[in-house]
Amino acid sequence: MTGLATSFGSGAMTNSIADLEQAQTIFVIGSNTTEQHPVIGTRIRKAVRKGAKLVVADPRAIDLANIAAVHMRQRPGTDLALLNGMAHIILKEGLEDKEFIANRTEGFDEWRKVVETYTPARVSEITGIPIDDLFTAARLYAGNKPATICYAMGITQHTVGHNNVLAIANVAMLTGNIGKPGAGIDPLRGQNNVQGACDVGALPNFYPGYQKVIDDAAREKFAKAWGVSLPPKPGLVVGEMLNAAHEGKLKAMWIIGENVAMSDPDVQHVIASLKHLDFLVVSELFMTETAQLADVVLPAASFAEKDGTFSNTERRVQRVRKAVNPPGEARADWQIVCEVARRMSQVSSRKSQVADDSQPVTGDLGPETWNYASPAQIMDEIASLTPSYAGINYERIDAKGLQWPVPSKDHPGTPILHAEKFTRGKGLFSPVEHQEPAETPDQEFPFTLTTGRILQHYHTGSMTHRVAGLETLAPEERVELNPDDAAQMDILDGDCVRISSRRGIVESKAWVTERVGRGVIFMTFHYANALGNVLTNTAVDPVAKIPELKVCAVRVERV
Ligand SMILES: Nc1nc2c(c(=O)[nH]1)N[C@H]1C(S)=C(S)[C@@H](COP(=O)(O)OP(=O)(O)OC[C@H]3O[C@@H](n4cnc5c(=O)[nH]c(N)nc54)[C@H](O)[C@@H]3O)O[C@H]1N2
Ligand SMILES: Nc1nc2c(c(=O)[nH]1)N[C@H]1C(S)=C(S)[C@@H](COP(=O)(O)OP(=O)(O)OC[C@H]3O[C@@H](n4cnc5c(=O)[nH]c(N)nc54)[C@H](O)[C@@H]3O)O[C@H]1N2
Ligand SMILES: [Mo]
Repeated sequence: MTGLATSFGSGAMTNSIADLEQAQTIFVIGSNTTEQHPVIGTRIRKAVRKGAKLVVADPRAIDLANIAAVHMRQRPGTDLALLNGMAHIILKEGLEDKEFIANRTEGFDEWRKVVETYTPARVSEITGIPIDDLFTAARLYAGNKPATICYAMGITQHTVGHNNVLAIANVAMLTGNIGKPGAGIDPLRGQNNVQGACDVGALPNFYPGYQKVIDDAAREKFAKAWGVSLPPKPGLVVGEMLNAAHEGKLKAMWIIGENVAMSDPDVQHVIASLKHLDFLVVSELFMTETAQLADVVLPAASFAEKDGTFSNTERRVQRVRKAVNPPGEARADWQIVCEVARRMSQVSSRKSQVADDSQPVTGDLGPETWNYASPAQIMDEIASLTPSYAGINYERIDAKGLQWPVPSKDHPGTPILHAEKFTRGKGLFSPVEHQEPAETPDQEFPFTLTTGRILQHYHTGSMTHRVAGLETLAPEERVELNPDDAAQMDILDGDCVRISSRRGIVESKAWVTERVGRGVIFMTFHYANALGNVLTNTAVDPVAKIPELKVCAVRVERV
């Protein structure tokens, strides 16, 4: 999920949350903001109350669609055509920002040739969106400026997710809606600290600060700092690890705070893969579906039971403070990692006296290396090796967080990215073409399943199913099904339906609702007994390697 990796450096909001209120137009595409990012959703509502125009593109009539100037209900997986089509109209109407294109970008002419083929008629045919709505959206985004784009998983969880993100960058550059207050591209990050985890290199292809594993200079810098030799090739992503486990090529796995036995696509394959491992360790707060498959479970402390930092979706690195003691033997994750590493380095230094094992990571990482006194000391190490975090320490972020890049100890932080130039210098227009999802409806599986979340639950529910109030509000799965489709199959609201895909079968209650269009159904992955991920497809985007969780083909039957 490296988002805007190509032109813009890394996947992060270019602007700040509060900045949304300065936008004249807000374009929300593939984000159910009021349910999944309620704080930002509230900002959007406030901006609209103050007169901003809202454009929503979502296959479902999400809450924000009710206050939108236009809601485009596209067929799932057709965002690229939609965005190219908007660009086409913007050019036809002369609404592009010629000065920005000339001074700040390159590759415009070649790209233009591609979008010229995305006529309103063709785009309407591909997406199912009425031509008039395409015009309204394009005119607002390009004409009523500054305009911001917010996007989330509706854009990225596709086999064309990476190209979708490029298409967003293209329309932002075309209209000069970048690098200024109230403009920008805002990928709304998901988990609490997913931004921070990516920033510090919890990705197989990056060291901290998006320094590339394949870059010799970066690798040598870290090798020197840590006193080890480091592998020159990127590691595997989750899906690749699970496949390797299934094939017996990966023998052991340590999962820290993920419940993949429910959250990954085609979970029956996931569970089979985990069972193939010789050894599985899980660090968890609770005995999740994944932890139950583990040989060893290491009890971890939750956010309220430890000190540290979270980097939020607007790149703000902020402190979190221990409020209560962890229960029992639970410890902070950094302590667990250091304890295990200390023991592993004792074993491997003893081993290296006996035989010369060519391990992927070798060196004198002795037990003393893992003796951090506190998370503050770890942050100092991060700052010493990560240019965008160089100016951050616990003292500076004590009262209020700082937004990276913070290149030096006297730098105030960076609320808006790309104000003068892009990470790569000039912004590059990338020609990208519509491509159908990996699996499209056919006679056997005539519906499109798209998946996501609801307000009341968090992912696999290992935390939220423990909250009685939330369970009262949202006790069970309810598959969203269009009234016309329901009528055709004699399905009434609340009936039990059977949904099958090429991967598996689940049964669930139906919610007959206009929220979804004809031929589309929506499920979550919050409930173990009616789990969307039994059905989902493992096909991935070739660049970002994110699975196509937003589109697969299914059959729906009354039980
Ligand atoms: N309450 C709650 N909040 C959460 C989470 C949670 O589990 N519960 N999870 C957090 C995490 S980790 C994340 S990543 C975010 C996710 O936040 P979002 O991405 O906003 O949530 P989703 O429900 O996955 O999907 C968003 C929207 O994409 C739409 N969509 C489906 N298919 C398509 C398509 O082809 N194109 C477009 N444009 N849209 C499509 C869906 O209809 C849905 O409204 O939420 C975070 N916040
Ligand atoms: N069908 C479908 N599947 C999806 C998605 C979708 O839209 N559709 N979205 C995908 C996305 S964007 C995401 S982010 C994933 C989420 O997938 P997961 O991350 O696997 O889901 P969670 O239920 O959030 O699991 C996190 C676990 O971490 C534990 N935990 C919480 N805090 C801590 C801590 O401090 N330390 C440790 N060690 N553990 C902790 C919790 O108890 C919980 O069990 O799901 C993905 N799967
Ligand atoms: Mo996420």
